[in-house]
Amino acid sequence: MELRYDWTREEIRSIYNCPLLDLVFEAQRAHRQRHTSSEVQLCRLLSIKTGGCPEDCAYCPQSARYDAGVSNGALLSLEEVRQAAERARAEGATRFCMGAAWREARNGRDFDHVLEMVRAVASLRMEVCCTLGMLTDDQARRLAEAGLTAYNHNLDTSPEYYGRIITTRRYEDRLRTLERVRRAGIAVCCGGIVGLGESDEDRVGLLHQLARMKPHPESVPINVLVRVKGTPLGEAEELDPLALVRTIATARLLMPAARVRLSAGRRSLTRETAALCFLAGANSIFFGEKLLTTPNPARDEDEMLFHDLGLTETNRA
Ligand code: SAM
Ligand code: DTB
Ligand code: SF4
Repeated sequence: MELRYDWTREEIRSIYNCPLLDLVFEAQRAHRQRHTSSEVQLCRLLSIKTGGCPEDCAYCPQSARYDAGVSNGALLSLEEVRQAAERARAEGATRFCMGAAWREARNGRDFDHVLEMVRAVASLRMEVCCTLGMLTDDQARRLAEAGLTAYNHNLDTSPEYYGRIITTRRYEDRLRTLERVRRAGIAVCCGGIVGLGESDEDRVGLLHQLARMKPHPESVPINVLVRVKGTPLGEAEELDPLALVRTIATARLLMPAARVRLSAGRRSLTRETAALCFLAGANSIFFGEKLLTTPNPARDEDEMLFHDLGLTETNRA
């Protein structure tokens, strides 16, 4: 199938609402045209600056506005990051992602430090990704020069629902940073969260935004809300796991060349749901006991899952 960038919302809605088994079947077919169906990329996540964020994202335990039991940390040292990256590499990661609880990156010592971290990880021949909030053109250029592979900046949900989740910035702010990342020649990692109380139409709306980007994001993380006590969404209603499967399958059909990452929230999924997500075209995960601040499945659990499903980890290029 050709890559398309002119999807209408109606087209996407009708794909998303297909009979589930047809949808998953078509997604798997699209997946096999461009990817090795048994291969899943292993990524490692590290919080390099935790907590105290001025934004009000209703799902996030790192916002300073909520009491979610996350304590503020200083920016990690270069040595701490290097060690974590070396460990991740030894454990099989081919991508290392560093997250900071910032509204935006600010020029100065901390940013210079992050550039050093990017250089250090890049020298280990892993893909290196950062998520630091909003960027200027100049910051994006400097990150690219330091060897950054990808920048993660999520749209999270549909434009209509966004204001119910975040009030301290606008959808357009996100889009502007994504354009700057693209202009700097950095791969775009952009996706969202399901389980925020959004509707099917909101999930369709998010996918529409992503699928109309030209080029498509190289990687599309689909997070399941990790409900954290103390955040406004701490008691959100549990999502029907099949809505996650539909979201992943539709993402795979709309953006067949992208890596679709089954990101946060795997601890709340059964093995069977995870299997359906891989069948629907997910081909990347975060592995290791911790995401940024919340727990992730243990390594031996994931190893057993891979073994039982016949999945293998993507080798280093
Ligand atoms: N502060 C930067 C930003 O917001 O772009 C970077 C870090 S932020 C923690 C990265 C992403 O993590 C968010 O865009 C959101 O999609 C995801 N995230 C945060 N808290 C989450 C939660 N409780 N459950 C699922 N995903 C979450
Ligand atoms: C993404 O889409 N998911 C990751 C990564 N990008 C930075 C973050 C998940 C965070 C989950 C909540 C936590 O552990 O704090
Ligand atoms: Fe801050 Fe990012 Fe959390 Fe929003 S998602 S509160 S911007 S760390």
